[in-house]
Amino acid sequence: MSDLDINAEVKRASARRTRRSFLVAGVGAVGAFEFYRWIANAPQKELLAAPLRDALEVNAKVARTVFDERGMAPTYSLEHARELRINGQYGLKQELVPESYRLQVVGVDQAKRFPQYVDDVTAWNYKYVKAASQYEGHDTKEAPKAGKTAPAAATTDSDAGAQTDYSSLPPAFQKAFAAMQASQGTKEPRGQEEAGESDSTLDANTPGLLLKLEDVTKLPRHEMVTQFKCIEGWSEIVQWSGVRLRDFIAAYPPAKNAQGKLPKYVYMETPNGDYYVGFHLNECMHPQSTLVTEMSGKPLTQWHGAPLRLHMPIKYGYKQIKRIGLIAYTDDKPDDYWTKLGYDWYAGI
Ligand SMILES: Nc1nc2c(c(=O)[nH]1)N[C@H]1C(S)=C(S)[C@@H](COP(=O)(O)O)O[C@H]1N2
Ligand SMILES: [Mo]
Repeated sequence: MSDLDINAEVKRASARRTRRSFLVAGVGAVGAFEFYRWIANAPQKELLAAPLRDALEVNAKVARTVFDERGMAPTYSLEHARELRINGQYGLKQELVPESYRLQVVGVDQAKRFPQYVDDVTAWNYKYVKAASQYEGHDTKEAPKAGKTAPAAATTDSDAGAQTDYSSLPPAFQKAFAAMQASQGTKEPRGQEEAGESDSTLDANTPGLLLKLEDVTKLPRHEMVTQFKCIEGWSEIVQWSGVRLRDFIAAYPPAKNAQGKLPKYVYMETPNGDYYVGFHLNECMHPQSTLVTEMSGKPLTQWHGAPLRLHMPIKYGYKQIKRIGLIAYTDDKPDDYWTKLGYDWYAGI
């Protein structure tokens, strides 16, 4: 499928949603007290009262009506760009061994035609430089300085894969433990941060592509200077380099679903699924949505999400996932780390 085909298809889908949005926005006018009571007594939906969550969803529809494909975030001249602080370390606490990096891509049209096709992307084993975590928690406060990496220790597959010595046990136990270990494999456990495991976790035996970083960086280079906004109330103007997400989607296009339509959503997660985000496909087709390999003209550091992070100036920072390990096209609304903790799924600016 060519870039143009995808654009036309996404635009058609957006137009359908746009007409529906006006209908949704047209429903209104409930007395203030009734409204309050209704919210106070309403069941919870993803940790928010359902009507509030629904209101966020209506806002999202209206925002899409206004901004879809047209709204561009402002760009700045390079002299205004600053170093981005480090904020948020979920899924980054262990340093990834660069050679073990692969980008899993799932839901690609005729995936078998690509040399990077594998029968099960979930079987890929990321390797880590074993090191003590440098700081805990999410916020900037105790973050190490940009560029500082954890002290290197031995490179191992994972703790889970380390062979425990059971030789002092009776043979029957040794056998049982060996079998248990073999069945667990050498994979890191998933969903180790506060929000827990993603509901969008792939099933074992999910076919797809295992791309190397070069398969991404060979696409046309894209640079821009835009503002990064965190919902905590700070922002920074930053120079980004990488490739447009829409060029990536054109190169590795989504398969159409049974109804002959493009999938609605795109899901991304860090290796081993500790941090995860979801988008509408059309947000990923926005010309400023960027797969970033360099910030401030330098390769990404671990804490900024090496080797590949997302910058989407139309979204708050918490959607801009660092260290992307999976990009999956899907018709199911993807799970999202901060939505699990009560934040808005849409997170538009
Ligand atoms: N993997 C991962 N990506 C993440 C986060 C995180 O904790 N882990 N935090 C998000 C939030 S809330 C912000 S504000 C930005 C911070 O990016 P920075 O550390 O490069 O400033 O990353 C976003 N992406
Ligand atoms: Mo953030």
